[in-house]
Amino acid sequence: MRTLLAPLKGRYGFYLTALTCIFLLCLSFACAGGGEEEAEEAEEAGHEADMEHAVAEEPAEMTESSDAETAESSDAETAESSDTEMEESSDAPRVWFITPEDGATVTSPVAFEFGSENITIEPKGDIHEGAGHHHLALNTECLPAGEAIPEADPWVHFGDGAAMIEMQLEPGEHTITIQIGDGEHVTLDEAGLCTSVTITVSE
Ligand SMILES: [Cu+2]
Repeated sequence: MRTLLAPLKGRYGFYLTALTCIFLLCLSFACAGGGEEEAEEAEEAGHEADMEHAVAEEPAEMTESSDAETAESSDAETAESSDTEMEESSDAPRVWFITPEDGATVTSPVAFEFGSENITIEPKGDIHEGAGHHHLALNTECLPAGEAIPEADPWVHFGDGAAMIEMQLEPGEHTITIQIGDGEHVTLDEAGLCTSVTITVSE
């Protein structure tokens, strides 16, 4: 070392000391600066982490909102499906008693009136799809689909396309059935095209 440092002694030694001091100062500044930079970097990293945190939070919110949307859409779907069911049921041909109501107590003569929807009520004759005429029977159940309705007691045919009748009935409980048959009196393959009510005829 001595040999190496020997030429630097004297005037050079001063410069060397001064340079060393400057170098050390610069180094300390650099360290301090680096420290600042590091602090800045750390701060930035922290900020980025916050940003990431914020970004991470957003999908959570989105998930919540999408859950809400899913719930809403599932509600909507439920409502839609129930609407569809209602539409389906409302599209189905149906026949019913406007009067008397099921379970009613009435006096003779009894007025019967039939309601119908999604089926064309027309006089007997030609067979048209989605069309037919009423048949009423006393104390008789619905006939299976595709069966010819007897043109005899207990069945009454409304071959003129009528939808009401007044009948003299014995006192007591009666089950009255109405069923749609096509132009040739054959029952149709629709559950809604036959219905019954039970009524009590008072003395
Ligand atoms: Cu008939």
